[in-house]
Amino acid sequence: MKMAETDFKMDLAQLQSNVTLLFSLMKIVETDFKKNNAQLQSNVTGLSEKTNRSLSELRNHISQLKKKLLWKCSEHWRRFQQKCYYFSSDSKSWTEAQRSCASMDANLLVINKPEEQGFVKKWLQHKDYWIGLTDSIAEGDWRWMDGTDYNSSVKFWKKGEPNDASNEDCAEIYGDGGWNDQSCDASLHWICEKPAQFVSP
Ligand code: MMA
Ligand code: CA
Repeated sequence: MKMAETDFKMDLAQLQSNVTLLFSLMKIVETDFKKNNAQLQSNVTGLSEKTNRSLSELRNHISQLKKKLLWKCSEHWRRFQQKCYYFSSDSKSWTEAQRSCASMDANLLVINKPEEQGFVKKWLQHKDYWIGLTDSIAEGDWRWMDGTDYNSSVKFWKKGEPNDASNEDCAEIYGDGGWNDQSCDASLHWICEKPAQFVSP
């Protein structure tokens, strides 16, 4: 064998053994990485479960504390739980009524639960009031003023309503508590709603 050829063969053998070594090192690193990754993943899952638990405990705690606070409303407003309600004595169109509520940092009434409907009903005194519910964007697509989902929330329409009798895109609550769709231009009383203020006990 010539000298150059011998050298070449030795270099090749060296190279092959280095490549083999490199591959086994890569295998070790890969295995290690996979193991660490799995561990990390399970740590993250554990942590997020813990965080969710503490969050829900915290929310509970806050709602308990909130109940202990004293809630109050301005003069001429009535309080129910943590909200204040204004029953107007004059009458306006739906849009003017909403404007009037806005000028008092409030919105037209949004009814979220049966207890709230019950509270409101007690104070109607046989008058009809606008509430914050309209389908003026698209006929039949009722929307609450504050974005509350209409389809999944309670409804108290009077039997046969809403009937869009003559282009009726705004909702009123009758003196007996039943709801009716009415022409937005009609002149009615209205009910505004806003959060109550708290005073620490
Ligand atoms: C009727 C009835 C309602 C309609 C009003 C309009 C008194 O009730 O048809 O659906 O909205 O009239 O004033
Ligand atoms: Ca109607």
